Amino acid sequence: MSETPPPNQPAGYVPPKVWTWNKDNGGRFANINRPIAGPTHDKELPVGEHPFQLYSLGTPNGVKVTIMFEELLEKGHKGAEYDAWLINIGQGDQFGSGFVDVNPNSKIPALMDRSGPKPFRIFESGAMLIHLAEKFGEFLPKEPAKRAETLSWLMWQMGSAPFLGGGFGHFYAYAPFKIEYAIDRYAMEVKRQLDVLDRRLAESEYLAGDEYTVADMAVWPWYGLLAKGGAYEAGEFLDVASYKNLQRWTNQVGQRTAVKRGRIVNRAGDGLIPERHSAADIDAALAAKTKEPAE
Ligand SMILES: N[C@@H](CCC(=O)N[C@@H](CS)C(=O)NCC(=O)O)C(=O)O
Repeated sequence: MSETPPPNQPAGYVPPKVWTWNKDNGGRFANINRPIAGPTHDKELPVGEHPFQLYSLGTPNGVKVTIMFEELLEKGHKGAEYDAWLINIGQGDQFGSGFVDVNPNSKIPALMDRSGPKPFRIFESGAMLIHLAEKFGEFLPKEPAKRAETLSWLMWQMGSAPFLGGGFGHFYAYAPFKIEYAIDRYAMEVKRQLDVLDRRLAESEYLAGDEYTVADMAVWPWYGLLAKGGAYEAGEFLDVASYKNLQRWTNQVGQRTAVKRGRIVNRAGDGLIPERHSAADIDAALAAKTKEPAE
């Protein structure tokens, strides 16, 4: 291996024999990232009145699940009522003892199913989508080929998004300095992923076929956001407008009532709601937004 760094690369880093934790590495998340798991402090989680208790934040991984709840409620499944509690990952809420009991991986979203006699936990957003789909018999086709296609795209999302967020997004937007090699590597991979979606959506209305499924719910918050230039301010850099079929699908899914409702939950700001405890919370936020005078 050459010791000379190529042009435009930071020079001089030689990994030590054994890695040690530099707590102040200058990255955007240096204050919350740790090389160890487990809780940092004791803190119980609140429990509301509904069968599902969601502990989350309105990032793309969190939004997948609130969209699913809203879709189920829209279909009339009263058993899908949920309380959505805000977990502020910037302040380390994910390391509280109660949260770690629900998700030992200390990441949002985390879900408790309290609908039966014995409450149980579900962590990983993909697992939540499958659990809810199976429980309510919706958005996951039963016919084997369609089910396999749906699960394949759902797992594609779970495996691919870390390259978008942890890889591209981190090095393009959050690293303390720009590293050409890292940005090149992950931009190439994300462009490839965008092309995978674009080609699929050229032949199919939704990801798994002609039906809207949990696969669309998982992919839209990440790749729909990216397609609209809303992720890492990278729309122009990645030329997202050129993925025409992805744009068509992004707009189509974004028009769904449940998507409009789910995407405002566990977020702070105008027209957004930090917590959701009833449909009225979302109704009020959406009504306030439509009343805003046009600029
Ligand atoms: N594979 C997980 C990823 C969850 C995840 O990465 N959550 C992020 C926010 S989008 C988080 O909680 N980060 C806090 C941390 O890493 O400490 C899922 O889909 O549920």
